[in-house]
Amino acid sequence: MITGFGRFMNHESNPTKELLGLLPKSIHGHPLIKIELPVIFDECFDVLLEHVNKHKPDAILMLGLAAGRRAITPERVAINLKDASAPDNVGNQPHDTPIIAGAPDAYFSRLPLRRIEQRLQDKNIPVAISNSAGLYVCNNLFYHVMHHLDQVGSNAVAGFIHVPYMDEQDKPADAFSLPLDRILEGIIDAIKCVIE
Ligand code: PCA
Repeated sequence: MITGFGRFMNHESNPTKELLGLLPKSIHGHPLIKIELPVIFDECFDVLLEHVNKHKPDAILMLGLAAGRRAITPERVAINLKDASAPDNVGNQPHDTPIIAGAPDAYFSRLPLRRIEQRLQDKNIPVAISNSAGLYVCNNLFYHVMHHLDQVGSNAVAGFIHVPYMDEQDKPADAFSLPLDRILEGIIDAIKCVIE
């Protein structure tokens, strides 16, 4: 199962929504279920959970835009905190608030981070493991998913990858970006690493 987001803040488009449309129906015989989630703190996980309960995926790869990043960045850790620098798509702007009160401080990604890093490096696709998924909707989704899998005792593979701006979108003149087809190639490689 692959998730992406649409527009948010001042970003008129989001490469992760485009990726959902471009990814194939299956990779190495494994069907991909692609889901666009709302950029809303209190809704993104509920929407995803319905699909997870219905399809019981072996792996969940969540994608989001990290404006200004200079590489495809698999995230190492989801933390139990939300602190938004701008409102989400329905105007919520939580500050210094746990995502789930009383739940663990953090969960580590279950993605094969080093394998993904190596695979992308081999193809000269900019890649770097990130130690923070931020404190906005992406980290919020990532945390909810990891906590859910932990609570239900699921051993599904799951994790989050942030991608940079795509060349094909409006962005600050000096901002780093990659061609969308290059980001797509990197994400397909990451999916292959998960399957392997
Ligand atoms: N990136 C934002 C939310 C949606 C997206 O694509 C984030 O990093 O939290």
